[in-house]
Parts: sequence; structure tokens; C-alpha cells
Amino acid sequence: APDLLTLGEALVSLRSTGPLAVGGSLTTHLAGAESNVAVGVARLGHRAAWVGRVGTDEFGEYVLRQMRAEGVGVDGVTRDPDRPTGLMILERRTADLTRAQYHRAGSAGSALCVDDLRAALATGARLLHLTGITPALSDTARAATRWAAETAANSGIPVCLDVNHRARLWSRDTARAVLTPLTDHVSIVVASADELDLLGEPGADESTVVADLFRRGVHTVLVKLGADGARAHTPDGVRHAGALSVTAVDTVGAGDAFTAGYLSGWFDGLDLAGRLRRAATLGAFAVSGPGDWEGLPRRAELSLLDGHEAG
Ligand code: CKP
Ligand code: MG
Repeated sequence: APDLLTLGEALVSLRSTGPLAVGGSLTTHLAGAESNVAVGVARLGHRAAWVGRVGTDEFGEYVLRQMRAEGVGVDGVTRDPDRPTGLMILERRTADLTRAQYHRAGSAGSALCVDDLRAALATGARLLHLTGITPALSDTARAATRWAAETAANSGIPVCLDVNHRARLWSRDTARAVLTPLTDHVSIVVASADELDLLGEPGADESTVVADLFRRGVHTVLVKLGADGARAHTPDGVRHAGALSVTAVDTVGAGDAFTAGYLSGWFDGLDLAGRLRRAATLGAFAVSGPGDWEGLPRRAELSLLDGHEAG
């Protein structure tokens, strides 16, 4: 069984180097929050497997090829002959402004269903990673996410959930109604500060949401603060960890890198400070190069950013 099992929609991202309205070339990349995490942990030598649905089209072939090249297990992937692999277009509008557009409605990935996951869940894993993107994709994907969380938790596999709110896919109210009950089966929650009240009452403050999550059985809540680092809430209290100081060129994928680093530290048996340090390190690698995951470190590179402590 793999260390990390994750599921969701992997997409092809077509990236521009300038404004889309004037044309120019687009380059092809693998995207998808969950596959980003899988690549991040695989680069560090852990066993990672991704399950989901891709088309029988060339883009589906590409997505699987990229994951295989990164050492992510894709044996459990379902190919869908009737639906296309999802796409997103990432426009570099100005040096400081990128705009994303999805072409994923009705995609193969959004047709994910419980039957697609049975074999992978039966094989098991040390940890199951989910994000709040998958249940936003369709009714069947929502049911599949809930089933996976329940099934893992019932077989003693800890579940990590990254809220990853996508306003283009669903409203905050719908997300809250779906994600809050899901946390009954979750051990580790990852959220940015503005996403936290999607797991509690609207506008609730951090300590209230964390207390509610602990009551539901969550044992670690990681609140990402971007360049300010992260706060970790555990039953032992709250700990702040700084980000590393690097030149940020592309922040897409930073959250997934943070999660991959944290989970890698957990697989290695590091203490909380060590897990947060590795999370910050992967986040720093992700933001300091283009692409969602391309710049993530291999194990021997982890120490390259030593000395980049912020402040
Ligand atoms: O929260 P992050 O910036 O780490 O997530 C980025 C990913 O899956 C990106 O790869 C994109 O395809 C997506 O989130 C998404 O569906 O928006
Ligand atoms: Mg995120």
C-alpha cells in the first residue's frame, strides 16, 4: 500500500506568457491540487498514489504520463471514453496578475464516482488526502469524497482535508454545508485563514472553529498565512512557524506544496516543528519558480534553502 493515497481531478493547464487576447503560445502543464500533493511527496521518496477519472483523449494520456514520470502510482485511474479531460487556462496578464479560467464542467474528472475508488481504498494507505475541490465538481464526486472519507476513517486510515475553496465552483454557503460534516471523518485540516469559517459558523473566529473541529475528532488544524507562515493548532496548543524568505514568482500550488511538506514530515515521523519546517520549505520552493509543482525539491535538495529564514 502507498504512504499517501489521494483522489480528485487532475487537469491540463495551458499557460500563457502574456495577455491571452493578443494570442501567442500556450504551454502544457499538469495541474490539480491533489496531484500536486502526490508529486510533492513522491519527489521526497514516499510512495504516492492518485485516483480519479481522465478522458481517453490525448490530454488524459498526458496527465498520466506526467504523474508516472514523477513516480506517482496511477494504476487505479479510470479512463472515461465519453468525457474529455478537464482543462484550465492560466493567463499571465501582467507580471503581477495571473487569471485562471476553468474548462472542466462535464469533464471526465468531474464524473468521479464511488465505484472509481473502491479498489484503491481496499488497498489502503498510511494516509488519505482530500481537498474541498472534489466535492464541488458534481453530485457523484461529492458522494465519492464523503464515501472515501468515511471508509478510510472506519478502517483506521487518517484523513487530511485541504479546504481549497474555489469560488468559481460553488458558493461559500454550499461549501460550508458540505465540508463541515465531512470533518467528522478528518484528522488533519489545512486551510488558509479566510477559508476557516467554511468549517464552522459564518464569520466564526479561528479559536471557535478550531474548538468545534477538535470536538468532531480533528487533531491538527493548519492555518496557512502565506508569507507570514502558518499556525498549527493541536491539543497541546498553538504554534506559529514562519515562512522562508524567497522571491515569489508564482504562488499557484504553494498551498499544495505546504501540505506535501507537512505530510512528508509526518511520514518521516518528525515532530510538529519539523513537519512545519518541511511544509515551509516546500512552500518556498513552490512559490520561487513557475508552475504548480515543477520546482518542488527532491530529498537531497531540501537543505538548499537553509538560511532563508524570514525576519
Ligand atoms: O491552492 P493551490 O494554489 O495550491 O492549488 C492549485 C491547484 O487544482 C491548481 O493546480 C488547480 O488546478 C487547482 O488548484 C484547481 O482546481 O483550482
Ligand atoms: Mg490551496
